[in-house]
Amino acid sequence: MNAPSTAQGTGQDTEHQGLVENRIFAPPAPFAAQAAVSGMEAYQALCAEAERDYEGFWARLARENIEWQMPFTRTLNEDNAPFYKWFEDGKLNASYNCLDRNLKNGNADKTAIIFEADDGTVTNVTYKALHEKVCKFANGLKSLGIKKGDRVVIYMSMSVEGVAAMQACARIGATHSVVFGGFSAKSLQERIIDAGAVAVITNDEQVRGGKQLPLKAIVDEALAMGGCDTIRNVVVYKRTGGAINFKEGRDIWLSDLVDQQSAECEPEWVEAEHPLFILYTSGSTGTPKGVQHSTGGYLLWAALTMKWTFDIKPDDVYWCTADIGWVTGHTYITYGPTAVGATQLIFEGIPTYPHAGRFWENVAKHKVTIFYTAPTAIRSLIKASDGDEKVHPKNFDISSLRLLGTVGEPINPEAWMWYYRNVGREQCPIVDTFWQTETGGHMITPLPGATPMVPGSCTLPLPGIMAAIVDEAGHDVPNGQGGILVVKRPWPSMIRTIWNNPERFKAGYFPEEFGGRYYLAGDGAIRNKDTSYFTITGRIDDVLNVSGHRMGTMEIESALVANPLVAEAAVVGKPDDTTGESICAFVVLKQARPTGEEAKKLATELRNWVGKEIGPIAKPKEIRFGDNLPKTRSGKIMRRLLRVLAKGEAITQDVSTLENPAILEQLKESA
Ligand code: 6R9
Repeated sequence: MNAPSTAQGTGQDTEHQGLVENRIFAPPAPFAAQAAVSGMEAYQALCAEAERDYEGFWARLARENIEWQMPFTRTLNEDNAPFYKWFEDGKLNASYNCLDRNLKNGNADKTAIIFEADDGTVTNVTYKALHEKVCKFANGLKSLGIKKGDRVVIYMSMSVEGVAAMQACARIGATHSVVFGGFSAKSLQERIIDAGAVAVITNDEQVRGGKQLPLKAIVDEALAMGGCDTIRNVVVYKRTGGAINFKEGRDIWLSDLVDQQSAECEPEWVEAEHPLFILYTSGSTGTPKGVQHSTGGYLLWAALTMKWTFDIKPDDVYWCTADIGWVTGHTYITYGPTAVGATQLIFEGIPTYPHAGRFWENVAKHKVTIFYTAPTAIRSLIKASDGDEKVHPKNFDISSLRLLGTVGEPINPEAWMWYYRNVGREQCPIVDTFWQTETGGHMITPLPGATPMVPGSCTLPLPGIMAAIVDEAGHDVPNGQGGILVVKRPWPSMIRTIWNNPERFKAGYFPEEFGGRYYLAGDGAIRNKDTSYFTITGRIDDVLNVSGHRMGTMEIESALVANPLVAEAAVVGKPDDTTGESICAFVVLKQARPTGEEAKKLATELRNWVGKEIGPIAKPKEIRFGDNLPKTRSGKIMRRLLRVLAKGEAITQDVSTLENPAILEQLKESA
């Protein structure tokens, strides 16, 4: 594990972020007055309750927020730490909690989903209609022989059907594994194999930014690569009607599968620890890891944080712009909003089509009250409105907004201020929510009616989250001193294991150096001397964050060296004004080092290759060719030097351990 001093960071100036930033914004009084958690005393009271009786605290919340078919009697089982179990003898069903519960609570005719298609077409789906859709879908999956414990891969676009597919799996106790629609056939194939999935649910095509893009064809390609012998069926949702190949006996249209099914489907009651889903994410090795989540603890978190962090109220129109292919789309689209009976907007398209004011146009059109997006989107829309006045939020009636949020990466104070002023009109609190695929939901975030906000800081842990900053020996560091972010006690929505790889789970997240009991987030952080607020300083492992998407440098390197032309590759992150970080690859070819036009041509070829191997999001922005890479005498690539080169800075570090100092000169230029 690297020391935080070697953190790659995300281009953030931590001095400025954590220590010098002294603007502080109290929650607007009208907001605080009506908030679920109103004022810091209320927040502190919850923290105190958790400190006093940790298990009692979570048991109370689990009883209040979840409907159990069989109540639990044991709250937390730590016997086989770090394989913690929560509410283990309780039984429930996630889809029941998200749908049936709303029908019973008088929300049957309430709009669950407002679907805004890429071309602006709007479809409203009530809770009753969503329930019916999910039940039919679930019965259809059952008719294919899919049952509790089976894994189902979902490779779909943003759609009501995508959410319904996830909920339908949950209803019958099948474990879903959603793969983001931007991943390549190869990535999809790897995930299908690792999960041992029995079926894939997909679209014929997806529509984004006015373009029709293939999905089913990529599934075909993935399955044709071999190794996916566990797959029996491919269910296809017809989105565009574009031409696709159909394999008789394997492929089935969603409509043919569900139309004749009953609109009732008795939920499969599962144990609280039953895996609701697996979601693959990047780590510091070449292969993505299947983060496994529970049903009970996870669902509790989804519901609870909708109330705590988003202060969700019956009349809110909530909009999370994430994709269901990422964890944010799982917790804050599919499960959280429905678990609390909210009305949410689901958007099929992209922020810049047909113009870069689309987000604000959508807010105005649907009277969105709570808006949750990524800093990278905010930064790109700032840029767009600098270049074109017409798409500035001031030209849209976005006065319905009452709360704003960000997720996925640090937000730089300037972007925070722009968001606060121009989108929030200085009347909306901003919740800068720090969390991860592994944490299941928010961990460190302001509570909008309680916590005074500081631009660029995710402020304080949620009640009951024992977050701390430690040094390499696992000792607490004082405020003002950077270190490693850990969570000292288990919490209900934490990762349960890595699918098929409990050893990697244990070693990666609960390292022995910390007694095997602290959860290691993989981020560095620092707490402010006066406020104790947390600021995340960036990953301490070899994980990059590009536009809020997690990417392992090793994954990209493996993809590059898989190309027959490449002898060796090293990938580092480089600070980027819009995407936070960008990918810079240093490549040694088997042939002589290319220059000029040839280098440009080969760089394009390799970029596309990575796009094919992993997906377009993993394409390096820059590729630099060298005869070699800077290495120590023992042959280790000196990545810290590559990071400096990528930034275009002069090397001032000690290079005495470097075997081949002359190489640095060569690697200065991009292809
Ligand atoms: C939800 C999600 C997790 C990594 C995480 C950290 C970064 C997320 C952040 C943030 C600073 C925030 N991250 N939220 N950094 N401030 N508010 O993004 O999950 O894709 O697993 O990424 O993202 O580095 O470790 P995931």
